[in-house]
Amino acid sequence: MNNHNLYLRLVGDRFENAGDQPFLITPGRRPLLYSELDRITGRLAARLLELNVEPGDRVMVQVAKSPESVLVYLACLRVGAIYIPLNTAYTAAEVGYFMMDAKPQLFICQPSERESLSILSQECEVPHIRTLGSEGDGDLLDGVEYLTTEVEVVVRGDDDLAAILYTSGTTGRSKGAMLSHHNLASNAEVLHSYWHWHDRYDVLLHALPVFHVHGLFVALHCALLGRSSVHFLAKFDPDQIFDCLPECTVMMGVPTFYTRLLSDSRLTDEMCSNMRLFISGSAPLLAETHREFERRTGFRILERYGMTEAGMITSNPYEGDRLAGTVGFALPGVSVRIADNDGNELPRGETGVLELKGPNVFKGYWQMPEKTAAEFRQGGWFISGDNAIMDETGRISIVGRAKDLIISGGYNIYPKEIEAEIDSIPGVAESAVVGVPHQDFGEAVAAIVVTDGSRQLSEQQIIEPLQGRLARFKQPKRVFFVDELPRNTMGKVQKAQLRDTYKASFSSK
Ligand code: MCA
Ligand code: AMP
Repeated sequence: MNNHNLYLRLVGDRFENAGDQPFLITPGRRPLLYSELDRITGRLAARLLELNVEPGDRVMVQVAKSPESVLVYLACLRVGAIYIPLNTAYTAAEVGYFMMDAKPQLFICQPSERESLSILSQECEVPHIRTLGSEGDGDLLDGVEYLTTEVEVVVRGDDDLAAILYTSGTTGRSKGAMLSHHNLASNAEVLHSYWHWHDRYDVLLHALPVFHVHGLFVALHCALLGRSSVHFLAKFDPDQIFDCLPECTVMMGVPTFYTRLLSDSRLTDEMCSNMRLFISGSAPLLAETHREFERRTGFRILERYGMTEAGMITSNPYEGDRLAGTVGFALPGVSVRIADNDGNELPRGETGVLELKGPNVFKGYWQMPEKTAAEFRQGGWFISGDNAIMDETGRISIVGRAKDLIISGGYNIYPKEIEAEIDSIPGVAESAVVGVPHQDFGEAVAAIVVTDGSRQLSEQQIIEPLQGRLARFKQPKRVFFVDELPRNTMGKVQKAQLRDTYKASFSSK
């Protein structure tokens, strides 16, 4: 059987002669070299084996962005383990759910969280917990330099899982999207060629988190396939971005990156003179941002569209028109259609739900066969939940969402999860959570609350109890109190009306 382990495609023996070419360049630290990758992931793989991580076992990771965190991901691929990265903003309560659901063999957390998460991992019967800090500190790496580098790359078939990424669900319960080695490899290959990655020439500016598809797979897989050096920044920090930009050729970001860059006078065409490509995705890029960016820098941002369950789905062309307000064409090998609510394909130009098929589409939700089945049509079409239009040439525009989802600064937030927490606060009768326009984050969370009259509640008394329960980015940035929620004749809360009523809540921010 051929070995389809993604590790072989991304690393394997490809970099034996890479000399001193840097892979990850992190401010204040020695760069991680391409020529070191196979050796160090070998040692880390040996550490995973010591902890009895076997092929198919889950390794759950909630750590700061660092070169070592990327090495752990590659080591997991190498031993055939399933990598599960978690947002560092998640609270212990949220992490507990993921642990119970995925039953990892190993949980890796930040050194500062060890104490609180050890108790949780015992309750969830996780056999091993280790720590990894942002500087490569922590006990995961203790003595790792003495371990063998010669750990074999476990044979994986196309359908074997490489990763599970949790994505919130409309019902409020997060679902683990199962991504196979082939899902990830096929998408990486397509993007590497579609975006004209220049082997050994490109330098990527990487300021995204590495617990989501965008920063972990899209950005890092393209860089590895293209043997590109990467300026690997812990977060979006404008000073660091402008320090690195003159040396870079490609940047990937969420729309907030672009609006923040535009608000900075250091953004000039001269600053971008080495660049060849700016890519945006994860949330809608305003046409106004697209135009303003071109006016300031001469670059037309390339917008693409994707989702956790399928990686990248469409992209504006590299050569040819990159049109503001559109997400371009289905990527090679990916089929996209626009359908009505019953799955009947609609004529070009009509608005419907985007459905897709292809080697990039995931294997289903972890231990949720019914939820998985509900998201697929006969014939294997996956229902994205995004409303879209396709024109005569096949160009797609995302025009809204059929799913009740808020995207804030590129993070997805499902209102149901927040409503459930707010409704459990004493004195609350019911609540509705909506996304309203926000200059920096695109959308921000607003909660509209009806009290039961038993006590007076303030905005702070709604937000305060959510602190330990929900990650900060999910918490409402504004709370409004009303006597009753607007409902239609079926009794359903009119969220569109609420979005309209509160649309100017952040207009001065
Ligand atoms: C931080 N905060 C947020 C967000 N980020 N609130 C709402 N939405 C957010 N995204 C909170 C902080 O907790 C803080 O709260 C306050 O807002 C201000 O934080 P700030 O320092 O300004 O934030 P930041 O650290 O600069 O982060 C903003 C960011 C970051 C750079 C936009 O959120 C980010 O890197 N987003 C990218 C997410 C991403 O990679 N998405 C891809 C998903 P307080 O002050 O009250 O404590 S993959 C995907 O969607 C698909 C597959 C695709 O197509 O790519
Ligand atoms: P997630 O599954 O959390 O990665 O989020 C995927 C969702 O982000 C998609 O279903 C879309 O709603 C949204 N999305 C991603 N890229 C774009 C884009 N370029 N324009 C509009 N929405 C986008």
